[in-house]
Amino acid sequence: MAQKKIILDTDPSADPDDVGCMAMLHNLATLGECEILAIINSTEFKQSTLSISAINTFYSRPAIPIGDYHGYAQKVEASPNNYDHHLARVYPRSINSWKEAQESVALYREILASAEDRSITIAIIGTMHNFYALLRSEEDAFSSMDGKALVEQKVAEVVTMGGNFIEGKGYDRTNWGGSNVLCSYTDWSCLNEERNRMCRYEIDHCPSPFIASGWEVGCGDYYNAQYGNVMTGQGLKQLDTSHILRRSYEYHFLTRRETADIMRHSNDQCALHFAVRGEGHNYTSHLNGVIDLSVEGVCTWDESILGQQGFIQKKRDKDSIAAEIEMLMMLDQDVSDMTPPEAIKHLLYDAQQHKIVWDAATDSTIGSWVVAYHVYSEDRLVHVAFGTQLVLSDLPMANKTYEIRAVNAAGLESESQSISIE
Ligand SMILES: [Ca+2]
Ligand SMILES: [Ca+2]
Repeated sequence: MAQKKIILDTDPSADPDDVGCMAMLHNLATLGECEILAIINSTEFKQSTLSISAINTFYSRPAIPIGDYHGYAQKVEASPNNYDHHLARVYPRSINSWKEAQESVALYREILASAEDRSITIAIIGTMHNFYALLRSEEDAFSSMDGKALVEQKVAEVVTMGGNFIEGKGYDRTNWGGSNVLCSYTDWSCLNEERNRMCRYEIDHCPSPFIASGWEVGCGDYYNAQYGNVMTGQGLKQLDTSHILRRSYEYHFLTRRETADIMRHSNDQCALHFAVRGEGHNYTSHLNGVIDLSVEGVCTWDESILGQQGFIQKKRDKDSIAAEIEMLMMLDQDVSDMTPPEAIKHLLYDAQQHKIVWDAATDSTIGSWVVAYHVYSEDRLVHVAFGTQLVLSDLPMANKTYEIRAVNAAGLESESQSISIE
């Protein structure tokens, strides 16, 4: 199975399927099926990024870069009824405040700028804020390309949880800006004009393949039972009561009803499952057509027009997919990497661009990889780079000698390589 390089764009707060998805992502990484380049939050809640940090720390990968959408008018406190609030309060983590997370567009751009062409899979299981801002971003110190050009060159595929492709046409809900037609059975605010506008822009402008795992894949029962709810969570009762995944699910239900039944739909997990493993024996994909999302939230699929968009459907029965997903959520093999990565090579000063550049370092441990580079000057950590370049104009002091160490997901540093600039 080819190893995917994944950036997960998530909205952990009101629904624990995001935690189920992050647990599954960590376990797939442990199996060597993917590397997690970053996890990026799209919510306005201060605790969401902290909960991501708690999850990464729980899975012994505290150094994975965390991004955060900073475009909201203000960041607000999460509801104490939501698990992100709880995880931030109870579990150890590597960042102390949402302010320590990287601004999402800058993080996306820094990672993409140093990536090999068409090497990255972006899995969006939250709202579309970050990817919208990325597509609209301008040239910066990391890359002379604008957001669309950078995505076109570096991103192999965007897989998103959203839309509704029942019989090729349906009303969307939640992530893509939904429709109030589907809100009659719930008090959720499905129709959201801002999300709808952003998602329509992304569908129309994404220059890389854009594949949707529609609402009916992971969660078909609410509106039309014949499409099958992929329900997971009850198996988590076998985990220790303090396990972060079990705690997230139980906390979610404790604040809403009771905790005997902690089954939840698997919308986010189905999208990631496909993003990492592809069709496999679980999904069928319809590719090379065009999706249209209307202002009213009607989602239409047209395969008579050649395009780069597509959607997936379940190929197996819902319970078989649910069993596989729940197994991946709970795999929990030991992931702690005790050996540092290799040192970087070919460190060079690019005088024209006023940058230091190097070749990507690797870690030979299965389930581990290099996530960042620590830059030291006079024995002090002065910068963390998320790609293979150091933009010197970003640094506060004009020091002359820099030492650079690769950092793996476990947070272990390689030996230093140093460079002096005259
Ligand atoms: Ca989600
Ligand atoms: Ca290692």
